[in-house]
Formats: sequence, C-alpha cells, structure tokens
Amino acid sequence: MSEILSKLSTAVIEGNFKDMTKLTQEAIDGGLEAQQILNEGLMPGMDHIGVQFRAGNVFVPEVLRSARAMQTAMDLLKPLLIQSGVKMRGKVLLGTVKGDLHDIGKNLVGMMCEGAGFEVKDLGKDIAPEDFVKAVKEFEPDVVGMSALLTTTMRSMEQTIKALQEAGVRDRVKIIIGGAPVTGSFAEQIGADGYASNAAAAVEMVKKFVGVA
Ligand code: B1M
Repeated sequence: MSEILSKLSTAVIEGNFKDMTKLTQEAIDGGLEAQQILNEGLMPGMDHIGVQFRAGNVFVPEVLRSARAMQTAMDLLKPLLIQSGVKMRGKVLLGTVKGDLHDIGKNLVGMMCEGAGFEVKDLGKDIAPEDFVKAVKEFEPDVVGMSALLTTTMRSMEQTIKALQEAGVRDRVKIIIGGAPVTGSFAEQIGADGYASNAAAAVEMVKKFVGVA
C-alpha cells in the first residue's frame, strides 16, 4: 500500500477528520484514482473500526469520529467517483420510523454504510410508512433500513412493512431493522429480513444482502 493510502487508513481509524481534506487532496494530486483511495485507503480503516466496535474495543464516540473523518474524505471523492462512472456497491434507504425522533444510531448506520461504499439515502426521522413507500419507488434501493428507539414506535416498523407490501414493492428490497428495543424475534415476527444490533452488524448484513460480503 502506498504511504498516503496507509496515512488515510490511519486517519480514519484515529478519527482524525481535521487532516482528512489535506490527505485526500494529496492522494488525488498524487495521481491516485478516487476508487483506489476509497478501496485501499478509507475502507480498510473503516472496516477495522467496524471490527473493533463489534468486539467492544471501541465505542460510539470513536466510531462517530471515524465516520466523520470518512465523510470528510467522501465529500471530496464523491464528485470524482460519480464523474468516473464508478458504481457504488448498492443502495441503502434509511429512516427512523414514524413517531420516533431518535436518529443518532441510524445516522451511525448511514455513515458506516457510506464508508463501506454504499449509496445512502437518509430520509431522516419520524418517517411515515407512505414516505418509505414513495422513496422505495423513487430511489430503488437494494436495502431498506429502519430504526426505532421507543417501544411505542416499534409498531411503525410493522406498519411500514405492511405499507410496502400493499404498494407491491416489498419484494424489491431487503429490510433490516434495528434500535435498542428491537430484537431478532421481533424482526421475524413483522416480516423483516434481518435485525442488526449495532451499526457494524448492519453494514455486514447489507453487504450480505447485496452479495459483496
Ligand atoms: Co430518548 N429515550 N426520548 N431522547 N433517549 C431513550 C431511547 C430511552 C431508553 C431513555 C430512558 O428512558 N432510559 C427512552 C425509551 C424507553 C422505551 O421506549 N423503551 C426514551 C424516551 C422515553 C424518550 C422520550 C419519550 C422522552 C420524553 O420526551 N418524555 C422522547 C421521545 C421523543 C420521540 O422520539 N418522539 C425522547 C427524546 C430524546 C431526545 C430527542 C432528547 C434524544 C434524541 C436525540 C437524537 O437522537 N437526535 C434522546 C436520547 C439521546 C436518548 C438516549 C439517552 C440515547 C439514545 C442514543 O442516541 N443512543 C436513550 C437512552 C439510552 O439509550 N441510553 C433514550 C446512542 C446510539 C448510538 O445508540 O440509537 O441504540 P442507538 O443505536 C445503536 C443500536 O441500537 C443500533 O446501532 C447503534 C449502535 O451501533 N441501531 C441500528 C440503531 N438503529 C439501527 C438501525 C439498523 C441497525 C442497527 O438497521 C437499519
């Protein structure tokens, strides 16, 4: 790995978002392709953080810093990736379900999915079933991810899946749910395709569903 790619990887792991623009620009000016910077510099750093997070060796604040570092680099790389016609790994649609305003965990899932090379459309929080349906039709994601932090809003997940079924688009997507009160058996009960207990597990599941795991 070239020295600059290794520096980028380390900067993501250390959550060093302050140096990210300078390092990324250095890599671009040095003639590296945006895709190579992403695949061989940023992603290995983010993958490392994902593994450490799952193992309980790093915690949410560190992951957020790493995700922010990754995002800073992506702001520079995205236009170049689009220009060069590089295909992202797949599309992920995210939202916190209706009635629920908690979005920190969902944002983490989004940032880590972007870090893993997916195109993410984040609908935000308090998202009604019909808005998920509309976005599935327009954005045509591979995976829909729903987050809920309140026991009272878990039912909105079920209602969203029903709305997707009624609109005839349920089978076009894989559905992942997560959030503190959510469980694997709840996911099964409401007809979701999977449950992820944390953002790193969500990314692994998304990768599996689009066949890049
Ligand atoms: Co609220 N809140 N809150 N809150 N809040 C909780 C969730 C609560 C457990 C606190 C408590 O009572 N101990 C409790 C819920 C009880 C319950 O239903 N079981 C609660 C309550 C009651 C409320 C209000 C009703 C309080 C009130 O007004 N009386 C109110 C509800 C508002 C609403 O949503 N309609 C409310 C409001 C708020 C704030 C707005 C003040 C704020 C949210 C700010 C924001 O998100 N922008 C807030 C906060 C911050 C919390 C706590 C303290 C922290 C949540 C958090 O961000 N955790 C929380 C108590 C706690 O958890 N200690 C609490 C960090 C985050 C990284 O973790 O979101 O779990 P988490 O995400 C994890 C995993 O769950 C998973 O990955 C992440 C980690 O990798 N994950 C996914 C999440 N989404 C995923 C999706 C996936 C896969 C994995 O796939 C798509």
